This record gives sequence, structure tokens and C-alpha cells, in this order.
Amino acid sequence: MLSRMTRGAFILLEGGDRTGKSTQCRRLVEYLQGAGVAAQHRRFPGRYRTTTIGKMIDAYLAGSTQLDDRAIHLLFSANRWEAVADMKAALQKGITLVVDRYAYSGVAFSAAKVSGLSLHWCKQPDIGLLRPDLVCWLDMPVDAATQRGAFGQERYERVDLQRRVREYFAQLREPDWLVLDATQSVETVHEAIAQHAVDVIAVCQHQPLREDLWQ
Ligand code: Z5A
Ligand code: MG
Repeated sequence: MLSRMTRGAFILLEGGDRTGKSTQCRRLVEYLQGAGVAAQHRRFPGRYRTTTIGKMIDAYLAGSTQLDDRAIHLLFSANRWEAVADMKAALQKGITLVVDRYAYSGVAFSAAKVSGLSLHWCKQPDIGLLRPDLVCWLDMPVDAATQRGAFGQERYERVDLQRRVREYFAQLREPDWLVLDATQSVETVHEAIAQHAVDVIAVCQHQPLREDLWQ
């Protein structure tokens, strides 16, 4: 009997600063690999910081360069588009991708600036990107998140901006998102994510990739 190639799932962790996204991504990849599931961690801008666009984003976040708000928004989006081929190849090989931030961060951070970029405008460049199979929103009050470590010198590490980012995540939230109380312990949050991830991996393995974000 012919065995049909199965694809991996695109699992996204989103949320404000210090909500535990990177901790949970690492924990989920470790758990899935331990269970025999091929899984890899990707980050935005993260892994894709080695590209020319990624380096421009890094310099901007560090404050060493200035850019128009629309220009940096488009660079963050371009950084996702330049990753699409790599992400699709991995998913089609059956590798589940656990992704740390994506277009929702892109829109929430740009819209939260005082420059008045609308949600509608911010979404446009990411339309048609790969759509995640599962979005986990790690949500918690900003004051509690800052107690996990004072903000450093990076451009967006300010309490007022982070509060607005949280409001924009609430506006972007879709009915099928898994919303998690990120004040809970690492293990409690992990168990909820892992259970949903396993279900999603099973359901989407024979489904085509979804290339219709916000369409
Ligand atoms: N940005 C953008 O503007 N546009 C875009 O399109 C994209 C991003 C993609 C860089 O992000 C910036 O880019 C970000 C948004 C913007 N700006 N800001 N600010 P980043 O992803 O590189 O940010 P980061 O440096 O990884 O930090 P983070 O994301 O804020 O942290 P986190 O990953 O959510 O948390 P963590 O590192 O896992 O945990 C933080 C601490 O809390 C750590 O000490 C943990 O041990 C602790 N922790 C974690 N979980 C728990 C629980 N459950 N209880 C107690 N303590 C915990
Ligand atoms: Mg992180």
C-alpha cells in the first residue's frame, strides 16, 4: 500500500514581552521530540536575523538606526516572506514548526506606536502568508510580566507601549486561538499547549498547507 506523505503542523506562540513564549517554545519542542515527533523551533525575527533584512531589524531594535514606522513594519513582514520557502519545505517534510512570534506581533507592535498606523494598514503586507494551524496566546498583565525582569534598552521595552500591544492582541484574537493565562507555572502552561499541539498535529497532517493568512 502506498503511504501518503504527511505534513508537519505550524504551531505559533504569541504574546507580549516576558510572557514566556521562548520558554514554552523550547519546552514544547523538547516534549514533541521526546514523543518521537519531528519538531523544530523558529523565531521571528530570531533565526532569520542572519539575513540582510534581519540585520536591519536588529540594528533598529537596538536603537542604532532610525527608520520610518512604515519602513520597519514592511521589513518585519519581508523577514517573514523570506522565511516562507524554508518553512514550507520543513512542514512538507513532516517537521512540526514551533514558532516564536509572527505576523500578529508585527501588527500589534506597529499599531501600538503613537504614529497612528491602523490595524487595516498593518495587516496588508502579511496577507497570504502561511496561516498557523494553532495560535497560542500567552496573555498576562504587563505589570506582572515586568516583574520577570526589568525592561532593557531595546526600543519597544516600555510599559505604556506593551499595554497597547496587549490591547491589539485582544483585537486580533480569532475564535480558534488557545488563550492561556501566562501567570501560571511553566509546567501548567506547557501541559495545555502540549495537549492542543498533539491534537492539531494529528488533525492537520493530511491537510494541505494553508497559505491564506488574513484572506
Ligand atoms: N517585533 C515587531 O515589532 N514586529 C514583528 O513583526 C516581530 C517582532 C516579529 C523582539 O522580540 C522585538 O521585536 C519585540 C517585538 C518586536 N519587541 N519587544 N519588546 P523577541 O521575541 O526577540 O523578544 P525576546 O527578547 O524573546 O523577549 P520576550 O519575547 O519578551 O520574552 P518571552 O520569550 O516571552 O519570555 P521568556 O524569555 O520565555 O521568559 C522571560 C522570563 O520569564 C525568563 O526569566 C523566564 O525564565 C521567566 N518565565 C517564563 N515563564 C514563566 C512562568 N510561567 N512563570 C514564571 N517565570 C517565567
Ligand atoms: Mg522570547
